[in-house]
Amino acid sequence: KTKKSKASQAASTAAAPETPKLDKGELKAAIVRHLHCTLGTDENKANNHAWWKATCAAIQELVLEGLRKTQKSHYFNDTRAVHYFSAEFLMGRLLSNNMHNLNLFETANDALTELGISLTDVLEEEPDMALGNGGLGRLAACFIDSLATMEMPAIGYGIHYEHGLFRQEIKNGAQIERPDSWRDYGNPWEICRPESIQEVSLYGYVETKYGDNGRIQKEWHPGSIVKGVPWDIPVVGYGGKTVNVLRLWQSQSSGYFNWDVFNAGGYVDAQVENVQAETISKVLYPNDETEAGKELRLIQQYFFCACSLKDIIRRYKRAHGDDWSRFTDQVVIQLNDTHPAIAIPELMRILVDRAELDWDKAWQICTKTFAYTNHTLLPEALEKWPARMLEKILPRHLEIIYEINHRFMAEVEKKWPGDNAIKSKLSIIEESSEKMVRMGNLSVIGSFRVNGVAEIHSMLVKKNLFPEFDQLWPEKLTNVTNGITPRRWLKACNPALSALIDKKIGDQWPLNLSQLTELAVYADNKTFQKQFMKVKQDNKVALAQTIKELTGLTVNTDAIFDIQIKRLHEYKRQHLNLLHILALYRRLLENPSYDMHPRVFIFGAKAAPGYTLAKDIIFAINKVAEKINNDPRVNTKLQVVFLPNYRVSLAEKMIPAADVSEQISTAGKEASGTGNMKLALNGAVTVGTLDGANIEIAEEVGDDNIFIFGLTVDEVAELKRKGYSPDDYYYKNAEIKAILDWLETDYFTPGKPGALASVKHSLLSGGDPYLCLADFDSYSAAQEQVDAAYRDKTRWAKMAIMNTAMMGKFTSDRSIKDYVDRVWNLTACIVEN
Ligand code: NBY
Repeated sequence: KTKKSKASQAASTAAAPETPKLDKGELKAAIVRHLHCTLGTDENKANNHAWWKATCAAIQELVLEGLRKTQKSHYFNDTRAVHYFSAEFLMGRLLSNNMHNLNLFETANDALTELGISLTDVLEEEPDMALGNGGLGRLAACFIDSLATMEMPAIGYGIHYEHGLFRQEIKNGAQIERPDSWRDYGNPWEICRPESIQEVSLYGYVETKYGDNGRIQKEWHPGSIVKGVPWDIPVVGYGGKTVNVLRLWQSQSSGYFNWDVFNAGGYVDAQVENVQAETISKVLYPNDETEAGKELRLIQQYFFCACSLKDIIRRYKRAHGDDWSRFTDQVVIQLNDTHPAIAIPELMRILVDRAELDWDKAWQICTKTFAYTNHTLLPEALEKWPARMLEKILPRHLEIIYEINHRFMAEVEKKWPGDNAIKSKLSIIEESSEKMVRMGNLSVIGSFRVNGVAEIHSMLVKKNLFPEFDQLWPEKLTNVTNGITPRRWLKACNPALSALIDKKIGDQWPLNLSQLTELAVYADNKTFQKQFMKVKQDNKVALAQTIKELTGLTVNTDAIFDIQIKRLHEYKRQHLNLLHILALYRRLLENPSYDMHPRVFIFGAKAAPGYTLAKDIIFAINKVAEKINNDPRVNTKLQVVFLPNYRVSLAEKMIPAADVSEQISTAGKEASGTGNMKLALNGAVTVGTLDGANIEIAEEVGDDNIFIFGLTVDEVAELKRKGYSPDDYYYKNAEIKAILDWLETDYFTPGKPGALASVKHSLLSGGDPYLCLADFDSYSAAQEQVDAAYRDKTRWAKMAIMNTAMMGKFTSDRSIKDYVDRVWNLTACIVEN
């Protein structure tokens, strides 16, 4: 089914972490100094929060030294740099990561211990920096870690949201959203840079003028102007040499056209303008995989793109003046999905209207500057903006988009003369009842390279999403399989396993993850198996403690820890997992001696606040969990946990404790997945479909070390073509019927029959768009294999070890190397110490 491929080697340019820059005594002194001089408190009064801030401040001193040296090196070498444009950066916590990357974790632990303080408790004080929804935002965070580690000149550009992704509470089984306030008591890492404030225009109208050479000149007269205030977060590479920055823009009122109101005595009215301007960076839209179509969202996108481009051009001009000829040698911009696609017409506007370059020259620069990453094929996630909305907010940009499209349509006409069907498909403008601007088409047309995020996804991007673009420009579409940083996702989050690996193969694997293959020779070694599984067991005990604290439930740590953690979405099929749990529950009730190894099913997932069915599935999981966990007939064998407020810092506690990793999306729907990589790296065995990066994980670990089930992409297409009817499965499979009917009773919601019915109906009258029922039997059979494999302790230990050993390909260092080779054409810049 799967073939074995050799993991591409990520030859890291970075060297081993050096001896720490501070010893224990010096770090201790620095922490205490900050307690006194930065926080104005002392050792006796300080609580953990104060200790956290003082420790951050002590570490930040070293970080900033690295930042200065890096910026100096980049400046003097006039380096080409990648500018990673992303509406989301899901950074999580920074203290532990920065300490690890500076090789100061042990030192800090010892220093704080001597001060009578627990580092673990101090780390828990840090709020997650949750400026992202899920995979796409976390990928950006892993990528900037790898870029710094590999000493690549790079800058991340995004939005300084006041509120990141909402905090999830579970009340009576249902999700409640609460605002996230990650900066409430100050963020010790960020540095405000008022000297680099930019101004951004919005609204207004376009004036057409005739220049002296008869040239038509366009002038945009904006209706309002907002300020972008940059906040820099230093990004420390592993080894601490290169420190890049993540620059996030906060919106602020510019005071533009407030003055009349103000002078007329309208002090309070003038504040309305301020509030509107400041709304732009207020809150992260909490949708993944759906496009909201909201005006404020478009303004957010333009706001951060316009600020970032001005920043880039200011820096370029400092070195090269008005000579644009070297711009594309110095600057490459990566668009993280289409959210920053408006940067394409914005750069055209700057070049044509401001720099007065002719269109062809400007377009040549543009199409050598941008590259675009596609993260989804789901139609509801592909961004489209009403032309009328663009016209109102960005009138000049709409004109430029029309011009780009006009010229592109001429190219299409040359390639496919008279073919109007192809033209309407490739056009940036969708001529529906309401004219729409397709940001995906704009991104492909305006970029020199377009990539998908796993082999199968990139193949589908070529074959199904953009086949004509692929014919037109055969070199443009490519693949870069996603990756994860092994520093955060193994070294920092799983210290016991890291120490065991260090002992076996040395400590260079965080920089060259393919070295983990050296563990494979120990996969059959009884002693190593014992050590490996002891680490897993200890991690399970630690997670059980967290579960107890968060939910009150005591879980059986001898059970299989079966974990599904990701955003809640129908295509990810948490409800397929739930159907299987219900099947086990029924089997146990019908046959009390039903033979299964005890299992704890653990979920973590946030639903978009407006996604009703996703919230219903969360409610169903919680209600089923409540029933099962309180049913003494089954709860020694079966338990279900829903951990509230899934986020990066919770993932770091869950992943090291997983035995089984659930990666069960409908084939063709999950572009890549990255949680699948994190779990396998920590020795969890995947139960998964042949979807996204699961396919490449299977190639690496081999068929014996993964449980693949379900329809393939081709089989899904074939079934849909023939006409899929969930009723066929419902009526022919007694177990499926019984489970679905069960959901409609009041068994799980006493006194409230039908409270879980929406889940059933989505799978029957709703048409089961993601084929849960079609894949159910295959899934259930795979789970029986999991059960059998786990009971064979030696076999399982070997599988777990092989998963860790074979994950080398999935380091984000390898992804970055692929981007460098296939897209960015960058060279590392060695920072002098
Ligand atoms: O990007 C995810 C993919 O689903 C996953 O398979 C892949 O591994 C990961 C990294 O490549 N996509 C994702 O996370 N998308 C979003 O978070 C997202 C957020 C906002 C919007 C759309 C998608 N939006 O339109 O607002």
